Amino acid sequence: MKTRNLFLVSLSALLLSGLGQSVALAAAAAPRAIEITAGDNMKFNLATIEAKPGEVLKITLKNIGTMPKEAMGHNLVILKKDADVNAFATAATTAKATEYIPESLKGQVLAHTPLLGPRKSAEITFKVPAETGDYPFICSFPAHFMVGMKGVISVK
Ligand SMILES: [Cu+2]
Repeated sequence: MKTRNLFLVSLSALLLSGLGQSVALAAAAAPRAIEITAGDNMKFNLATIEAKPGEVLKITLKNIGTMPKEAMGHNLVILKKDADVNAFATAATTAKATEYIPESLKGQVLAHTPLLGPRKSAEITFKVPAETGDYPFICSFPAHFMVGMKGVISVK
């Protein structure tokens, strides 16, 4: 009888700790939602996103413009901290076939949305790198970066 009680106690302790663990996992995995808009004015509404190392972000890019995708498409490309942003943006201008993500510099991209036409939106889930610092993001549609369609994810 005594042994059976002990068994029940340890069984419920096991169940409780298991439950606690799954709750903690769910909390850690819930991404923080961030909405970024891009318009015909060739601007993102945000220039800085502050984030914690390793945090998971659910970034939604909304093209709130009305001009056609061929003339005024937008994307959001998050680059590595040490990426050469100017070189990437320059190479992107001739990468129309791959929606302005230059194949040769793909290794510098941490995450990107598809190229969006007017009134379209896309969502990406992005795990912020563990290393602190400023991670640049740009719109790689030709000339948009040059006129200021850029920002940083500031990880600290
Ligand atoms: Cu753009």
